Amino acid sequence: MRLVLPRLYVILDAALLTVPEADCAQKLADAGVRLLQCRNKAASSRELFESSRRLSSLLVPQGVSFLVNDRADVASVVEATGVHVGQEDLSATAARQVMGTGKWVGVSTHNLEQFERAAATSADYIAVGPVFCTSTKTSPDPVVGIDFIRRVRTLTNKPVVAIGGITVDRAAEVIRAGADSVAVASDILRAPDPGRRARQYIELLEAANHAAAV
Ligand code: TZP
Ligand code: MG
Repeated sequence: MRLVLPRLYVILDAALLTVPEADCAQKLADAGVRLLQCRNKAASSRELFESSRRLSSLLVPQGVSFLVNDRADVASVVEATGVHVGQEDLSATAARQVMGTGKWVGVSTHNLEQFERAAATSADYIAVGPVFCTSTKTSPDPVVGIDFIRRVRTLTNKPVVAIGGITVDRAAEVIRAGADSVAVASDILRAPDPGRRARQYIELLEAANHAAAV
């Protein structure tokens, strides 16, 4: 069955955090965020396992979907909602084998060929980016731009997640271009009050929804 993703997808990137991750995750959950991914490129396997386990047991019972970046093994063992894999991680098919059918598998894509390949798998959603310039990812792929969202929207019924450089000023435009959801890291985590910024997104994306549905 097709997933319905929340409009806002927050990436809890350990490199951007200034407070303990569980505190930040709880503030975001209190603000109404219903989809969080933990991303930690510097962690050892054990550290990633420990932090993912903590976040999973904090978030999932509150009804917040929790995804682990890169590692299907960790996502599976901590009983996360799912895993998010990139082009250098396990393939969507292999990640599905690890996760089983009841869990979510999301895939990052950066060009048309990757997108079409992901669309033909059992992935539950496809992320596309970077839509704008970002400094969160080291060596990001070339910017795809908003027109790319319009283009890929016509190619699949799977949910499309836009990622990379999204700010509160640009989020509604990205949804109107056809994305189901915006994935945001720095604009929320580096805001003076991340919970407040997350609420801004949630409110404005509800309005963007309505505008698109009219
Ligand atoms: N892939 C492309 S951009 C990005 C990832 C994981 C991070 C998005 O972070 P930001 O800070 O919202 O640009
Ligand atoms: Mg990855």
